[in-house]
Amino acid sequence: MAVNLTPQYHEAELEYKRAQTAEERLECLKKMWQLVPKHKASEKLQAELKTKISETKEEVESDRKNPKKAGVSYKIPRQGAGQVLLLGGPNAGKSRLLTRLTRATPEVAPYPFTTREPYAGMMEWEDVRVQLIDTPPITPDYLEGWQTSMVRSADACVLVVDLADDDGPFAADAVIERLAQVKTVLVGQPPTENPDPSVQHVRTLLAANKLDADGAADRLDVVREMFAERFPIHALDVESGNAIETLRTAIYQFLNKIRVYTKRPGKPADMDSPFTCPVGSTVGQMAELVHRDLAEKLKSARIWGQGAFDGQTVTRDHVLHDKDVVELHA
Ligand SMILES: Nc1nc2c(ncn2[C@@H]2O[C@H](COP(=O)(O)OP(=O)(O)OP(=O)(O)O)[C@@H](O)[C@H]2O)c(=O)[nH]1
Ligand SMILES: [Mg+2]
Repeated sequence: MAVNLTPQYHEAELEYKRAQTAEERLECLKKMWQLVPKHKASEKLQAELKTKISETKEEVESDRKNPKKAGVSYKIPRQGAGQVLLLGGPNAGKSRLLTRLTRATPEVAPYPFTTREPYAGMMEWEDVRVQLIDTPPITPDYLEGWQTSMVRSADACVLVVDLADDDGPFAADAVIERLAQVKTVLVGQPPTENPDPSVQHVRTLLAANKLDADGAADRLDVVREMFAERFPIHALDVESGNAIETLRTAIYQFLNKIRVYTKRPGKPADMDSPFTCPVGSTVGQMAELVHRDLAEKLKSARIWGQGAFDGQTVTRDHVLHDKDVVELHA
């Protein structure tokens, strides 16, 4: 018998996976518990939730009693159309990439382990902005708890591969392996079904960097052989900026978002700051981004753009397209 979970349950589950602290996870689990249908078919799920709630409660308690044990923790609030992490082995060019795509100025140096803390910047793409976060390198021996949490809660990752070093492709593979050990799986396209809810799939594209280096073309062949089936691959040379704009576009497009502009009745549309929503979003879901109250009171909307004739009145279930202009009527 199917459990028939509601969209609200799935939403709470998504929030759970994105939670960065035990306390946040506990809040989400409680919400999931309220939302799970209480019948025979869901008994197994109910039992799993109960176990997780009690384990997480213990975790919250022990963090409270031993605040030092929790170690450093970084939490960077999401901004813009999405949060994208720059990951990779040591010296791959992650920090240099951040300086190229944003106005941020993290330290760039010709030796490994330069970056020790996350560093955020905003990447502009047309009229939207994406949050990029530079992170310390991940190796078989070096991965901190906060890094894992950040990867799990990111909207996407860019795995930077060093084409100037024979070891570059293998260092990237080590990053993938190390994260997989903590149930964090980097993939080009997440599977539609996930039988183990403790495993988090994170959409990732590969940036094969330092294409200008001697022997880079041969190493790029190795990278393609090792990873082309799993990830989209973008080869570039961050130092000179070669192919950097292609990567900028690829990062935004990888988020699978559409832009929607709002307008008030009788006024021109606000074409400066679009809302960004997942592809396939409806008018109702977009209204949630504007204001929860508005979403609840929404009666209809008028749309200008693709998928409707200009000014057409539609219901909350109407599916939006990129660059639609929407007038919400409560
Ligand atoms: N030749 C060449 N060198 C590059 C390129 N991109 C970055 N570098 C150099 O590679 C070195 C490492 O760059 P970083 O950006 O500090 O590397 P990182 O991945 O942040 O390194 P960690 O923080 O130590 O993990 C620096 O000396 C950069 O100038 C490139 O496209 N070509
Ligand atoms: Mg760095």
